[in-house]
Parts: sequence; C-alpha cells; structure tokens
Amino acid sequence: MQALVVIDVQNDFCPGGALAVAGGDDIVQGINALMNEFDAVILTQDWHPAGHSSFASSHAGKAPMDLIDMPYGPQMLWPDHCIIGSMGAKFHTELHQDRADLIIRKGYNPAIDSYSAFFENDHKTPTGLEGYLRTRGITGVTMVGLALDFCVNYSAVDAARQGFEVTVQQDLCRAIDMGGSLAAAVDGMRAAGVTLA
Ligand code: VGL
Ligand code: ZN
Repeated sequence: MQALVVIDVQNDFCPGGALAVAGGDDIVQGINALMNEFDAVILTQDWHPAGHSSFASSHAGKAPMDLIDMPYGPQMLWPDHCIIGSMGAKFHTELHQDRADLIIRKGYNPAIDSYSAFFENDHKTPTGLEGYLRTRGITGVTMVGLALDFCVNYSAVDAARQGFEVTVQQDLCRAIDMGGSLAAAVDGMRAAGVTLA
C-alpha cells in the first residue's frame, strides 16, 4: 500500500503568504492529479498558536531567519505564519483537500516547532502518523509539497528512518533555499535512503 503525503500546501507558504515559497502555488494542480495514483492521501497542515516559540516576534531582539538555542536544540525563527484558524493556515483553495483520508496537524505545541509530519523538533514527540500508516498497511510513501528543504526534508528523513520506502517527487515541491539549506537537505535525504525523483 502506497500513500501520498502532501506537506503544508497552505496559503502562508504560497505567493502572498507570510512565509511565501517561490512558486509554491505552481505545484497544486500536479499534486491534485497525482492523488489518483495512491491508495491513501494524507495532507499535513502547519498549525501554530499565536505567539508560537518558532516566531521571531516571540523573542525580543530577534528577526526572522535568526537561529536560537531551544531546550531541544537549534531552532530557526520565522515570521508569524499558519496561525490556527487564520486564512494563511488554510490549504491553497485549489488543493483537492476533500481527497484526504487524513489531515495531520503539527506545530500546535507552543514550546516546540514541528517540521516533520512524524515528530516534533525534539525528534521524540510523535504526531501519530507512523501508527496511522502502519495500521493501514502502508509501506511506501511519496512526499510532495512545501518546503522541500524544511518540512518535506524532515518528514522524508523521518519516514525513511522508520523503515518506510520513501520517494520525494521534487518537481512537485518548492524550496525556501536559504544559506545552502536546499543542497544540505538533498544530501541528507539521499544519505537517509530517500529516493529523489
Ligand atoms: C515550514 C518553516 C516553518 C515548512 C513550516 O512547511 O517547510 N517551514 N514552518
Ligand atoms: Zn511553521
């Protein structure tokens, strides 16, 4: 059984959004078409309470893209984005969200960010997605979405480490690509055994 996992195709990651990824909206129709080829379709949704600890605005004197030390390790700070209930947190209007078997939200813990669809950024606290996939008999996952170098990357590496067969379809992803983050992500995914298609 094969699942398509669509990462964070939300307004705030598309042009005009708070943390816009260049070309983020170009991938929506291709993702919709790909949904037909899978046994299961799962969407993830970045879902932060106002004042989240990953927002630069929550830390005096800090700016977006600054790095800070959190109890769970280094954390990049971001503009306020994907605030629970906001327009920016909603899926792109053309994404076929009705096709989703499961929508998994992440980043709702105010003290910990969650790039990965599987674990919060402490790499310990599970979201529950692994159990969902296993109990549905899913052994392979294909990942697409935003952003390739952050949430897609972390999700793909965690999936591979947990023994799933993982493909990232790069033409249906877009990257933030800041300070070499894309090249590092590609190397990390390859090293983890992820297939980059
Ligand atoms: C993401 C930064 C902060 C992502 C989410 O979806 O890649 N990046 N929150
Ligand atoms: Zn976020």
